[in-house]
Amino acid sequence: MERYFQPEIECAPREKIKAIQDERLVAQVKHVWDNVPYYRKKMEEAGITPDDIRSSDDLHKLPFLSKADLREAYPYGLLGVPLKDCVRIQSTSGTTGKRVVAFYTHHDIDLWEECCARAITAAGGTDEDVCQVSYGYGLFTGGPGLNGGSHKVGCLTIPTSSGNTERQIMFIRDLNATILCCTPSYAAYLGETMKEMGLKPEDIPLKAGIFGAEAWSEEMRHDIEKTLGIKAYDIYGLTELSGPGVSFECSAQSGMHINEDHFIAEIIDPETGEVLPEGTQGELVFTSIDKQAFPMMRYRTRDICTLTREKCSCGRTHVKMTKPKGRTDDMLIIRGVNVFPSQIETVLLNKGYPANYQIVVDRVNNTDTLDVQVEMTQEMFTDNLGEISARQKDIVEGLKSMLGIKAHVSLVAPKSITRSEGKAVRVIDKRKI
Ligand code: DLL
Repeated sequence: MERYFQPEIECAPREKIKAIQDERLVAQVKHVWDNVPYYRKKMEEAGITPDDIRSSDDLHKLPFLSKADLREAYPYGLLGVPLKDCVRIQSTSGTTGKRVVAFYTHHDIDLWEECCARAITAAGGTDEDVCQVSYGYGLFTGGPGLNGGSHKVGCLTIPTSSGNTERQIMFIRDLNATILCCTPSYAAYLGETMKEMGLKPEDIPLKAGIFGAEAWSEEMRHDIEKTLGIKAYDIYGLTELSGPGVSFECSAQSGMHINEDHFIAEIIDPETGEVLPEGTQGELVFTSIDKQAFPMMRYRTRDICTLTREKCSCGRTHVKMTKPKGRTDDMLIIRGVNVFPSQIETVLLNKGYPANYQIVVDRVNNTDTLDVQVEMTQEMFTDNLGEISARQKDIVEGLKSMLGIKAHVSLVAPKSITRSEGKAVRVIDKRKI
């Protein structure tokens, strides 16, 4: 029984982890100074050189990188190696503006897949398991990341990608899938479909699920565990750093261990940028310490959580992060898909509607719902129901092609949406997460 557990690293004493981080950070800083002019300039502006970074204790001296930097440097501005040494790109799922495009060398892919292999192992996976990967494959990192991790562990991998729910259930049953990887909302949907098909948890061979890419509550975890008859483990990550597997849950199911031999985590005050002490909630910031193609120095994730070094019952010593509470920005994750309010605005304005709209997001039966209320102009205003329903259908189609997901659209009377004197509040997120 092959396992991908690396106790010499994952359970190393704190001093050993720090020694690894110190050495790798110094090398990574030199790497970006020599190879990433964009970041070198930032360092120069901050008045520091690689000589100022002698260990991870000096990390706070480095300037932050933000999503805005990534947009500005798009597409090649943050590359740390010649393009010909890159073998892959992945990208975030935003469909307008500048997406984040992350680059990988062979080494970077290996590192990423190793992180995912650790996550699968922590969820009890071995080479005896059959792992169904129902995250999307393609530019999104979910499918490719867990697929690679599953191979490393030696699981029989079923790359179903997402969608075609009844077929997913058929494969789980026919091919004896024991581990399911997908977004928590999709896991809930699979559970719901299973019920509709008259199947009980004992009718399927699954024993564990590795669910992430979006925020999900403990209540949702319990529901999924009950409906599918499994243990549900959280997994976190982001494209900028590699993808899934930056951190993952172990048998304790109480926070996610961050792979500290590859990433250094900090929590900062999102307003001031000040580094906060352990146990304080704030914005999560990551520094990659052994990436080649797309090194990230003090990257501001905008995810809000806390870190803890309390002893974990699983024996791993890597720092744990709590489930991210939400993001500091306005991006919504709906049914596993990233949605920016500006994308919705683009569709509406292109169709001649005014910028008076409201987005209501909720979670009904563990599935996200997206309700877009659109104000008609006086000229459009009518009580002809046929005309209204044709207009609504037209917007639904426009949103579907922009976002890739279905929204519910209601047309409301002119002037019925509250005007704002400051920043407009476009989004009402009713999900209790
Ligand atoms: O969502 C990578 C991933 C794929 C993680 C599959 C886990 C499983 P992005 O599309 O770049 O990458 O989105 C990253 O998603 O900054 C968080 O806001 C959110 N996120 C990811 N995992 C979790 C989680 C992938 N477990 C952004 N809980 C991150 C809450 C999560 N939010």
